Amino acid sequence: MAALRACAAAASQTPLDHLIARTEKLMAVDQRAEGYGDLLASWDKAELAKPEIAQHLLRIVQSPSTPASARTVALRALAALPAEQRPAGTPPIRTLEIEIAAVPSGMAYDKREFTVEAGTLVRLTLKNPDALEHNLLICSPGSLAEMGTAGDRMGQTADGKLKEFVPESPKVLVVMGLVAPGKSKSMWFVAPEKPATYPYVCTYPSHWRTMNGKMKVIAAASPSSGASPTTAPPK
Ligand SMILES: [Cu+2]
Repeated sequence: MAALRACAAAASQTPLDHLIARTEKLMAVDQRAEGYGDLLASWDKAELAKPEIAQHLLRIVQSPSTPASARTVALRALAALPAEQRPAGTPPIRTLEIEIAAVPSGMAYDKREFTVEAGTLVRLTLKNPDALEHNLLICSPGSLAEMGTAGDRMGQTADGKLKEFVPESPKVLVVMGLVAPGKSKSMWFVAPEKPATYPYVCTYPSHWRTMNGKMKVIAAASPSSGASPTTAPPK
């Protein structure tokens, strides 16, 4: 009977409901989230703004049990709505676009650090004008060397390249896989709530010692202080 009800519920789901349900099942670090995020953020705005849909997105964003990728996808969808169409109780959505490039023949990122307020929706682009492949992982505070050496070890394994030298560790918080020479990639993530310095690093074997930087997360200014919430939908 429960299965029948589940079937009926599934049958009545719209493609948008289905997509939103999928976002809730994403793993904490999941390369597919970017594709879901693009789909959801570009969805018909009138449909996204329906009270039940917008409320559901807000619940995903605010639930402590939501995986990071699903939170990012749902927050992107809310941010794509004009502020007046967001559900009551939606906190100000801050956004930041940041671009980092590999230094040609330099084994380094051109940005050695950037600062972001906790909870900001970030779009990060990695440009690679270098002749080598590079990735970019954002990791737990203090884990730079641990993640870097884990990447080095993956260079000795048959499937390290297949895994884009991304260590399987809960200390890996945000993943941009390998970017080929001459290419660039973008990704979205929500900055951690806990103020601290989070290292970002290329874990392609032997790159990490010089190819790293710091993401400084600072406490979000209180919305009541009049500090500048971003209300414009991101591009
Ligand atoms: Cu690299």
